[in-house]
Amino acid sequence: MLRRRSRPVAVAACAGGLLLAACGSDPDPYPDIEPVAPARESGDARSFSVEPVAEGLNRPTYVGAAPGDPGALWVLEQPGRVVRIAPDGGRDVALDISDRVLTGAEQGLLGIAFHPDHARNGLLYLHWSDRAGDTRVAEFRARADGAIDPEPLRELLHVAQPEENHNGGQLAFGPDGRLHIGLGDGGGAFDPNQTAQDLHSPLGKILAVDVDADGPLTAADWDVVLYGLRNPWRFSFDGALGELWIADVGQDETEEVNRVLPEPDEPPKNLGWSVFEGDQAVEDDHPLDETGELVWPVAAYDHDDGCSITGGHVYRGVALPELQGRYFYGDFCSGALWSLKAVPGGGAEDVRREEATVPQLTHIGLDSADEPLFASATGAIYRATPPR
Ligand SMILES: [Ca+2]
Repeated sequence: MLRRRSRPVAVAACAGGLLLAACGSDPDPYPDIEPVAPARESGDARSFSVEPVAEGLNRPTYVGAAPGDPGALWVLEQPGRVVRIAPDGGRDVALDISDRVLTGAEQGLLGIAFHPDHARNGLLYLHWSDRAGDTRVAEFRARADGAIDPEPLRELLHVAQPEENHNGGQLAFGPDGRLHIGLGDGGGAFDPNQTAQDLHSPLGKILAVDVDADGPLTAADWDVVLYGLRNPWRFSFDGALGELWIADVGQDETEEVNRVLPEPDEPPKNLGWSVFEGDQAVEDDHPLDETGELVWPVAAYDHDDGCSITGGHVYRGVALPELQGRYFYGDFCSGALWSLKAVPGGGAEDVRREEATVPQLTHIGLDSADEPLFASATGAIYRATPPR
């Protein structure tokens, strides 16, 4: 893989004035843009501990709860199974679509979302890589016996994927009732197809669709909510404030946390990639689409502390008072976990490294009481407990 370094924006490199002549030959392509530095780790914390609740799963990529099924955990296995773990620990395979799924480092069964009325209508949505490596999203229905009918009711999205990596993954319903998906830039390094700043491409975006509209849907039916994303593997909505928290996986330098208040009447906002990685300009000089407001990450870490961010949630549970109102997240490669304070009105501060770690962290979910769950590609599921 081609590895190139990003560099600071020219205006920053030229600070001090003595190098003005040299800088003049390398002009800043966006002199009016002043990056906002993200918050960085500033201390340690012990807001919670973790303990395993299940083991022996096959590369879980998701753990969470289904509406109307309190106490049960729903798990995705990357090769293509949906597993329900009952409150007593008993396991059932609710669905197995392994024969339709291509599994790789970033390919497989990647996301699930339950319809807001799932308890009444049984509807749920799955996101997977098909046998050609392309993105598929379809609607399924759970039967009365708990199994999921293997034949989807309809397809909602099919997107060709040029490379194996950067397929995004997350599915989630927003406070507006629409189903959201995060799609990466199509893969390769440094967005070679320049999709993320292309508002006509579904890649490098967070998209949303009204699933209550009838009939099969295509990519053209999905609205662009955010663009300028590299690989938004995991994002979540803070139900209390309606904000969207997006963890965008970085290239060689910066793993970033983004905080956005959706404004449906405004153009989609721009998270910067592949013109910026974090708050640093990328040297490739890809054009910036200036349709939407440019949003800078609120927090970041570099590759001394990890290599692939796994987004979490703003904590709104009750069992972990020290985590109340804080956004918590982690890194797949290092297993590190952090929490930060969401500054009222925007931004982040007080980024603290939690003592707890989860190896090969693929997903952070919530149980039916909004308490944290963690999925590890080792095959284990962990839950958060009060700090020991
Ligand atoms: Ca960004």
